[in-house]
This record gives sequence, structure tokens and C-alpha cells, in this order.
Amino acid sequence: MNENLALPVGTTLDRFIKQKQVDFPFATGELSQLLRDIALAGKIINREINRAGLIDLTTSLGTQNVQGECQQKLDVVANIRFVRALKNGGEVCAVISEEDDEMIDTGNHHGRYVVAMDPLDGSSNIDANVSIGTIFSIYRRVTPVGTPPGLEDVMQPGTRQVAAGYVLYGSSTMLVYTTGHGVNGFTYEHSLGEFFLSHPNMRIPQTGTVYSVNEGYFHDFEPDVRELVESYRVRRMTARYIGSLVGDFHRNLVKGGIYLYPPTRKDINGKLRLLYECYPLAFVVEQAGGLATDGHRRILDIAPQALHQRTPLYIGSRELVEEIRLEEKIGQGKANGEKARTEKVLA
Ligand code: AHM
Ligand code: MG
Repeated sequence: MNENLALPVGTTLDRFIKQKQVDFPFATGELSQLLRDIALAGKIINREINRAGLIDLTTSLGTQNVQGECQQKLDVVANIRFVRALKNGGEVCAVISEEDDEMIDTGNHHGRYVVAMDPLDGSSNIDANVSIGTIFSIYRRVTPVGTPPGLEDVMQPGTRQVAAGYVLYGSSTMLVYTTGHGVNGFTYEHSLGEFFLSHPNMRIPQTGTVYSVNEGYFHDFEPDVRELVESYRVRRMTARYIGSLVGDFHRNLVKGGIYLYPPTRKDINGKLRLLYECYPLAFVVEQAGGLATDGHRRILDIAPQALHQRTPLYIGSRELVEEIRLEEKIGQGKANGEKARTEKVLA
């Protein structure tokens, strides 16, 4: 890996991608072009978000996506824009999206790559002008080039990702991604229409004082999760929860901390999707020196079984994720665990 060939802050994304192409033996440039397509889609979505308030894109469409959630107009717009950018790019033979029931065959049967994406994550925050994001991951197809793509192309384990990242539409717009050689962050300069390297070789602090969890569900968590959250309170950690995974994740990546979406009484596998949200962010966090688990297993080691599979997620600073040891079976929390952990922390 050549992360030591550091490129200076201010390098354009385009130049960065080009220079990093040497990381891949026998690279044909297709992955580089695909990353550029994703950046372009990010710019387009960024534009839509910025003018959303003016042209009434923020209200809900009233239709529901495959998860049974109300789709916001911007979700739909972002999904269309992203899929179109990937189709036009030509490198991708199939796309799966949180917003689509089925795999999309792009018609580019000579494309070597497939993409999984959550085109607009944190969509409940759109109409409040709060940070939202796009999450993506890229795999090499496993079926022969030149044939129609199949489910085996898009349902590969997270360890097979060749690149993953996100675009955060926040107080500034950022693209953060990894190709398995560290993590780099780029900030969008609106007037120039370019992403510039602003956060080279990002490393997540080994520990942190921030925890991000929807504490409104506290009484719907398993006893051992309640015990864990209670231990954060006892330690006087700081609670920060935007309700946009990308935003919460990014803050913790920069400052140190942990994001949790545990099982709840309603969502016994948690809410987040393995393929669209958890795999890509797990790849990023590991490349930055952090960890991601479902409370037991490394996220990247979970075998995919369904396109819209959900998983609990514990992700962030290594030490904070490592200390989590949950009961294996839902509904069988430790009898006196809550008390035991609190005492241990206080000791
Ligand atoms: P979405 O993909 O439908 O936007 O759902 C994912 C979002 C995450 O961004 C966020 O962390 C979480 O859902 C918030 O859920 P909750 O409101 O249950 O806390
Ligand atoms: Mg999402």
C-alpha cells in the first residue's frame, strides 16, 4: 500500500484518484472512473439538497419503500440521480439500493463492478435541514463479464468490498472513502465544483467520550444493552445523536466515539441494513483503525442472506467497541448484568 506517498491537502479528487490507481495491480482505470461517477452523483444530489427548500422537494411523497418506510421526495430524486450516473458511467453492471426492492440490471453487461447504496440516509431529517448522507460500496462482479448480472454479484460478503464510503451533506459537503488503503476525506468547494483533499489518511481515535444511540428506545433495549448505555452515563460520556447515521458516524470518526443501533422490541435485528449501511461504514471504520460489530461478530464477517437484511450495529473507536460483550441470545440478558457493569465502572 502506498498511503506513504502522501498527497498534499488541496489535491483535487480527480488527481488523487488518478495517482492512487497504482495501488491496484493491473488496474484498468474502471474503478477510478467509477469513483468519479460516484463523486459526480454526490455533487448532483448536493445541488438538489441545497435547493430543496426552494422547490418543495422536502415533503414526503406518500409512497413507501421496500422497508415499509415513507419515502421522501429527495430519497426518490437521489435514487434516480445515482442510478442514472452509474448507468451512464458504464463500469457497473448491477446496482442495489435501499430504495429499490430488486437488483437493478444497468444493461452494461461488460461492466466489471456492482454497487450497493443508500442514496439518501437519514431521510427523516431532510425537511429539518439537518445533515444527511449517501453511502456506497463497490464490489467486483463474480459472474463472467459480458453476461447479465446475478444475485451472487450483489450479495457478496463485506470482506469482498473493493471500495466504500459516503458523501456527507452537512455544514460542508464531504466525500470520504477507502479502497482498502486507508481512508481519505475530501471537501466540496461549491464555487469551483470540485472535491479537494482535506482529511488525508484519517484515523479514528482509539477511544472517545461520545456515544450515539437513540435513548428514546432505552426501555425497548435488551437488559445488557441498557446496562451498556447506563455505563456510558455513569462514566459521564457525552450523548450525541443526530439520527443521520452518516453524520453521527463522521463526527465519531473525527473526534472518537461510538454509534449504536441495537435490537429493540420492535426491530429485533436493529434497523440498519447490512449491505447498504453497515458493510460500507464497517470497511471505512476498520481502514481508519476502528471496529464494527453486531455485538458479537465483526460486521464484515456476517454472511449476506437477503438484499434488505438488517443487523444491529456497534461502530466506532476500537476500545469502545471492544468492550461490548453482549449476550448471544436476544431476550436472555444477564440477570444482574446491569448492576455488575455499573459497579465495575464505578470501582
Ligand atoms: P434511513 O436509511 O431510512 O434514513 O434510516 C437510517 C437512519 C440512520 O441514518 C439513523 O441513524 C437512524 O435511521 C435513525 O433511526 P431512529 O430514528 O430509529 O433513531
Ligand atoms: Mg439509511
